[in-house]
Order: sequence, then structure tokens, then C-alpha cells
Amino acid sequence: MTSTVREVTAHHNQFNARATVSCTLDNLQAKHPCFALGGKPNNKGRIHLPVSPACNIACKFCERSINTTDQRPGVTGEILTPEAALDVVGQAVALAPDITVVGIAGPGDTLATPHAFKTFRLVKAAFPQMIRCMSTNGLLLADKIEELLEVGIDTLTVTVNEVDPRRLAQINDRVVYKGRLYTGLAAAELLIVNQLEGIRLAAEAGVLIKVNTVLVPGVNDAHIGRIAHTVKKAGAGLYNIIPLIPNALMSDVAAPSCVLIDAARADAERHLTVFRHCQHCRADAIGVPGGKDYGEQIYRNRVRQENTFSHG
Ligand code: CLF
Ligand code: SF4
Repeated sequence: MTSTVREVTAHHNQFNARATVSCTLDNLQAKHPCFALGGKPNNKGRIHLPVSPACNIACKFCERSINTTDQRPGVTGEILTPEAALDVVGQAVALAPDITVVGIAGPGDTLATPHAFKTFRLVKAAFPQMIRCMSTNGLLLADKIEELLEVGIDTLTVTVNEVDPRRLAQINDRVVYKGRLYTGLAAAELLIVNQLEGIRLAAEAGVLIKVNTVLVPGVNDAHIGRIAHTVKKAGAGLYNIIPLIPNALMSDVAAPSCVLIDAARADAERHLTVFRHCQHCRADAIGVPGGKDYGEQIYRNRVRQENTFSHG
């Protein structure tokens, strides 16, 4: 931990004056596609900039790769430099004026390398009206909280797949933290502690936090209420369930049924407001989630890949 809550909050107050929008759930409902509540999406768009290649944990359903053929999570046609990403934002906004959000969600973890923050700094200067949205696995969130506030992240998503280390160890293989490798239960315990501490610090500094949970049948499906309750206590404001796409070490696990997803959402909703319009976005998606995707027109090496998503 590098900061006290008081120091962090002071930082956020200092930078809050420059926030893109007032980032309450009420204000964002009509402006951010992933904070739309109720039965209908709000038809706002986002551009994902694939600038973050590396990850510091190992989810068993994830296998990242840079290629143009694989149909699976963690795949992108290319990794952009921050400067190239800025250029892409300009092209995307010209093509799709409904885009209100610049998001970075992979294909690795946004905090594992410095590229996401560097990109957001450029975006903030060139497109100050765009909402800056970041997704992370949360391992480094507490350590990077001051920089996150200084950069001016408007909305934050943290993927928390379990709060019980024994079950998280069934979903996550290992963690690399401060140069040290952790495996099994030790890795799971460390990840949970860091995620909850990061959420707590970000929430106390006034950042609106959505938690994503990948729904893994047979592991966390019966425990969603406990996860939602725990992250709410830490400070999360919204919850989203992402159905598992079976892959990598979890390719033999069945994807959750609609009945299971509905039950999990109902379980979560006892504790936190639930976002219901998630579209399993790729790390290089462009446009309104679920609508026309402009990625193939803008990203050089992009090919059609239906079965991939970026968060997790
Ligand atoms: Fe992107 Fe994620 Fe921001 Fe949205 S996606 S970084 S919060 S701008 Fe949204 Fe896509 Fe679901 Fe993610 S629909 S996968 S929740
Ligand atoms: Fe890292 Fe995301 Fe892959 Fe998990 S799903 S190993 S957090 S890139």
C-alpha cells in the first residue's frame, strides 16, 4: 500500500474538478453503455483501445494471443501504441458519433503495463469530453490508485470472480506480484485482498466502480450473492455477470444456461444494482455494444471474431 485513504481522497478532490462528467450512477445511465439500467440499453457507444498486452494473473479460461484467426477471449488483431490509439479514437468518433466512452479493457490487464494510463492521458488532452473507462483485474489497483486518480479515470470496472480463496483457486492459477510468483490458495488470497482494498480506496476517493464476475458453473454460480455483498461493502456501485465462454483450461466447463444467469442476477440484485446489457465485448470493440461494430473498418489486422470478450 502506497497511500492512506486521506491522501488518496485529497488527490481525487484535486483532480475531480476536471472530471469528464459527474460520475454518479444516475448521471451515467444515459451516457455510458455499461451503466445503463432497466430493461433497455441506452444506445451509447464505446471504443476499446487494445493497448495493454500483458497480464499479471492467470485465469483458467483465458489464453491471450495476438493473431488474426483465433476465436477466443484475450485475442486481438493487434496491440496499439498509445499514440496510435489516439489516432484511432479520432477515426472512430468520426464514423460513430454515438461513442461517448473511451475504454481500455485488455487484451491483458490495464495495470500490468503503463500503456493504459499513458493512453488515457493523451485521450484526456485531445478528447476531454469522452468518458474515460478502465477495466482491471484489480491486483495492482491499490498500488496504482494515486496515478489512476491523477489520470482521471471516470468509471472503473474490477473483475472479481470469487471472494472465497478456495473457490477462486479453482478459477485462477497464479499471480505475479512485485516480482514474486504465487500459486494456488496463496495466489487467490492475495488477489482477493488486493481487489477489495483497491475497490475500497477507489470508492472512498469517489470513483464509481462496477464489478464484473465471470459466472463459472460449478464453481461460483451458487455464491454470487456473497460476492455481490462483499464487493458492495468494499464500495462497488454496480454489478455485472459475464457468462463464462469455455476456453483454455476451462474448455470442458459448460457455459451457463439462461436460467443459471437469471438466478445469479437475482441473487446479486439482493445486494447491488445489476447491469443487464453486457455484450461480451472484445478488447478492440468499436460502436454501440450489441450494434454495428466498426472495428473491422478501423483496426488494421481485425478479423471477425464472435466468441471473444475483454473483461475477466
Ligand atoms: Fe468497455 Fe467495460 Fe468500460 Fe464498458 S465494456 S471497459 S465498462 S466501456 Fe460493457 Fe462490454 Fe460488458 Fe464490458 S458491455 S464486456 S461491461
Ligand atoms: Fe488476465 Fe483478464 Fe486473462 Fe484473467 S481474463 S488472465 S485478468 S487478461
